[in-house]
Amino acid sequence: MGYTIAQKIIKTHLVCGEMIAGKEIGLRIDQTLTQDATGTMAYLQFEAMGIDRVKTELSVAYIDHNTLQAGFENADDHRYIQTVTKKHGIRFSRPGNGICHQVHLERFSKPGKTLIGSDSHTPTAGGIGMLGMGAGGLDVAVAMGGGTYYITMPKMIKVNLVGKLSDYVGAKDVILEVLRLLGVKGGVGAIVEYGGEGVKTLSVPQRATITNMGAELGATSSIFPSDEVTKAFLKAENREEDWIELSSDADAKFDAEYTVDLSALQPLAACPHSPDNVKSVAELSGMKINQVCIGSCTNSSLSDMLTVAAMLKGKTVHPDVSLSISPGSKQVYTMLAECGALADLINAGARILECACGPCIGMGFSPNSAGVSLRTFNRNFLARSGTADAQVYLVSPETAAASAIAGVFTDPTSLGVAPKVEMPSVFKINDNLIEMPATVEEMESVEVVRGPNIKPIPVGKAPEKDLNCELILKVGDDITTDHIMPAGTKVLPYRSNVPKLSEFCFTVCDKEFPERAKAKGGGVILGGSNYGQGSSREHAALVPLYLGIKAVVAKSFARIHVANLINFGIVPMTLANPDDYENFAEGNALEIKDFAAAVKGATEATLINKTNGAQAKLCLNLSERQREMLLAGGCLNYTKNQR
Ligand code: MIC
Ligand code: SF4
Repeated sequence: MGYTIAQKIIKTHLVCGEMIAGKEIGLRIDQTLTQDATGTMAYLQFEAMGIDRVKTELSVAYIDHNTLQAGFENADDHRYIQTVTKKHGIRFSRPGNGICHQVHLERFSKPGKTLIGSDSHTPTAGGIGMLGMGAGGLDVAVAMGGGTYYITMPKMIKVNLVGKLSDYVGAKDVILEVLRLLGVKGGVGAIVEYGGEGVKTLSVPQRATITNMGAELGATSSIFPSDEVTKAFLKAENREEDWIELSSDADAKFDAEYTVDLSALQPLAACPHSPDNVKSVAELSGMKINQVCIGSCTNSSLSDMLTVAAMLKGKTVHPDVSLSISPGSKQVYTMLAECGALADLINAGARILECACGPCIGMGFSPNSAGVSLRTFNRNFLARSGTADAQVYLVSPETAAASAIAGVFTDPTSLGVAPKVEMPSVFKINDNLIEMPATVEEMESVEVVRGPNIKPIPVGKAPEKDLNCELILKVGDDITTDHIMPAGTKVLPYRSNVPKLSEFCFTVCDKEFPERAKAKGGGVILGGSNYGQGSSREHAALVPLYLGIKAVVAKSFARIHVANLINFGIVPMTLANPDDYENFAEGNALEIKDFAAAVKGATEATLINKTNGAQAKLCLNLSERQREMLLAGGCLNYTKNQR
């Protein structure tokens, strides 16, 4: 039997386990990346492991999320990351160099290699044929130390692309169509591979837009073949030697197949508050809008920016609309400036932001009250923009630009023939903002600078013999890590200060939660399906741990979050019968008899509701390694015990 692209990469990196979907496998990781909002914690954990120098082929630390410095905290964290990476053999991408996924795609990603990043959009690298996966910071720290990265062997989903995109229809519309087809849970436990005749019509940045937003499908990763288009991109980046050809075998087996006809696609938009709430732009056309934001790791490549510049040239942004543009990298920004397109954007009235995540993570540019914001980003979760009642729609750069001029939702295909955008065959390469680490000889003398915002990391405890506690919070389906641990200007500066961060935990759902959890010494959380979807932030596990959460019971979990819960010693369990969810209410007294024994070896446990007498069967779907980790009270204790 033949192999899919992902299976080929997994096979050459397999450290342990069998390549059977649903079974745990261990992978060797070639490259890692971190960003600053998760990086501080990842490097603190790396330091705690006591390893002198990273053992990967390449590790890079990016500064791109926490770039709004409204106090000393972020700047201090940047200094810490800059010095700790210098000491331990990691490259440092300075603030101003761009968004991690865009820069990594340009300068470091390699077809056929493995990459994990402490950011859920690491599968962006799949656009070049690399197996990129998002992970918690602790897993990235372990991989930097040469440790194995564990995942559940994914199923394989194939999306066949046929035809060719029409004028004003973009790669964003392709992934929005896939999201419409599969939904935010549709990729859970799977890798999505793109194939078919349509692939060769898409550039690497277009492919990367598609793999980037595969994170919103809940997929472990998404990947494209590495072909002549990939080779041309690497050549333009002066990295042709990094190219290898990669495609799936003709007889490779997929668990599910879908077809998307690129020629038939129309501009689409994901409506509030979920990336899979997709409608056609034509349906929304005429709706008054207040804000447009263009950028993020999904749509900030040079071709996206040039397209927008060509559409805005000689026009003026509608007086009722505020337009922000954040180029994805210094390379993109410089080339935009040098060809004059930047002037077209500025002249049209765009507010140009630095090349960073910016509004995507609520770092400025929050919409007005109840404002309608069109964003070329990947997530429109409730309150993520920083304005609780904002209505955020996810759209392509083409739809964003057309609507910014008109002041209302506008289908760009109504504008006729699209302007032709010429892409250069060689990109502007200057890695002067990537600092090389100290040599082995110099390492000793590098002093790691720590600011007062860095507070100790909470450490988990072994599970109690019997679990007796309160159902401290009950939430619904599709709870995101943005609900659990919100981001934005007020919260992100405390990513290395868990006690302070805890004041914001779950406040999107329940303002009283942090106080209640503290007063009651924690308890158990009950969630619906796909609990913990979205980002990779391990703070969504670390902070609940700090607040005394011992276990989370849900109908189902998202991949990265469940790994983070286990890493920090919080026991994840699923309801055998999802209907039992109804028999439990906040404040109920709960009991699980022989809890520690269940974590040690049972696949089932019984949750007793002491308030109303109801019972529910719980499943403990854990590997041996995960059980040992939970029994030790989390990964850090487990790793220490193993020495
Ligand atoms: C996001 O897009 O939600 C983030 C911010 O990039 C996160 C990481 C974080 O919370 O720091 C992600 O996607 O993993
Ligand atoms: Fe940054 Fe947004 Fe991409 Fe997350 S999704 S890495 S916040 S640009």
